Amino acid sequence: MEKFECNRRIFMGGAAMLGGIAAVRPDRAIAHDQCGPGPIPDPALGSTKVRRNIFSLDPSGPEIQSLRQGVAAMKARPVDDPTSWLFQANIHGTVDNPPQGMPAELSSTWSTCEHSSYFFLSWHRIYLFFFERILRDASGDADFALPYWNYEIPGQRVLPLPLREPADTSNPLFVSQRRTFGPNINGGEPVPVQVTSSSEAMRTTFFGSPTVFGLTWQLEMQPHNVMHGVIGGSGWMSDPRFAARDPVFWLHHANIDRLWSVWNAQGGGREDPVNDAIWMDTTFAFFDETGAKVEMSGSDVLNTADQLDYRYDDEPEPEIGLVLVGGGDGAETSAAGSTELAAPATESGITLGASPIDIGLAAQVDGTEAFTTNAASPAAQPVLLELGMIDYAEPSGHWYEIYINLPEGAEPETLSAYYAGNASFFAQSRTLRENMNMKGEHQPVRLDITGLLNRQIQEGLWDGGEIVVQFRPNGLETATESMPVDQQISIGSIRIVRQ
Ligand SMILES: [Cu+2]
Repeated sequence: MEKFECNRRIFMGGAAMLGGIAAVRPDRAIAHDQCGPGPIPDPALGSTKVRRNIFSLDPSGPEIQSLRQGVAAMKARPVDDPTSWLFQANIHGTVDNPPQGMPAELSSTWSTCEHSSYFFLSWHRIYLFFFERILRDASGDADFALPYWNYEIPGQRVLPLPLREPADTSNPLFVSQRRTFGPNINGGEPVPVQVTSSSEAMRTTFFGSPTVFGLTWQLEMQPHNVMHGVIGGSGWMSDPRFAARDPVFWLHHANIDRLWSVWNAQGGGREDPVNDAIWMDTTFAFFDETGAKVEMSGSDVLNTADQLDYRYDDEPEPEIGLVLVGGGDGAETSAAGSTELAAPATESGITLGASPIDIGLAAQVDGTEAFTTNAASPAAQPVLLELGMIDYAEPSGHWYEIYINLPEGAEPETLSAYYAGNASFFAQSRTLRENMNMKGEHQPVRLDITGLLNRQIQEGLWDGGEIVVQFRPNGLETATESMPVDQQISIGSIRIVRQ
């Protein structure tokens, strides 16, 4: 264990020790000069790479050239090659059968993405890290780093130009399977500002746990899920079985990964779950640029510059996006288990389609007190809208604006005291998860509504009793009011809980 005497860890050391699973070439491992004797540093991997905002790169400059070249080279490889484009996408999700003769050691990594899961952030960070190494190798550019798309910056809400022009197969970054209406993504129409905001996630101070709401859950919902839907429409990005085939997937996830780092950098008690051995030590399997199987866990990816040799171009100065009114106050939570505050009078699910839907939840406690947060208490527990047992047959890219206690006849405004946020159900369908044999764990969807209820109570907009939750469809791909039955979303359980 002498490798760990230094305070920086050599991550490959951990992988290589896992009972013969990892066959990592020692000369490929990353070593840090502070560490004693260890693997020989690879000159191509020894220096910190910088992941840049793609809008800061010249569309015809060398970085985009490398990106195109790397993607094209990966696409030319056969699916049974773990460094191929399709194999890498299949790790996220697929319904394809592995080709005959493909070893189970390879196919067992397909459809292993973690969504609605405590491992959402760490799993995707590791996924991107090895994908980036493969892409760098394939690009032939030793300095290559994955760019990211920061759709939160005004003026950058359109799909980056290199991904949509030229709009044909000569461009390895172009795919036609993107939303064509509301907005037309390949046509360069901007995505709605409300679906890009990470401010709710940044405000949260608790990372989250399998049962307790926090950063990971909020970031997964928005911007992650809603951006998947708004880019994909009825194409690839809104479907976990195809999403990673679209090059924009990797730029979107680089941004989500960056937001995790931005959140950490804000301080104020924000901390990864370093005391949770399960989060820290649960390993996930991927492949490196040599095709060797490698494993990493949360403890290997806590600090990207130190452990993974990359950073974002805006670190250490994080930028925080547009602040929306409503939603949570980022109360820190420590206790597991939750108390039900409101539930439907009769236990029945709802189905969301192309028209707004109201559901009344009967308060299970008297008065408004139980719904407010005691700001003086450091363990103040958030009030959450919890949506469980979600199912749909076909993915589609629309999302729902959620309003609480919106008075009849009032205009649904996203800057009002009634707007709780957006919900989008990427990778939440039970049918789809079964269909692709998805291996990751799964939790209900949650939205922090503590701040919203506090404001309504203070402003006299709600005085206890029934709470009406309204779901308003947005981002539909047709102008009609109808939606195919297989795209409608059934929610088996809906309730309000205090964590
Ligand atoms: Cu994703």
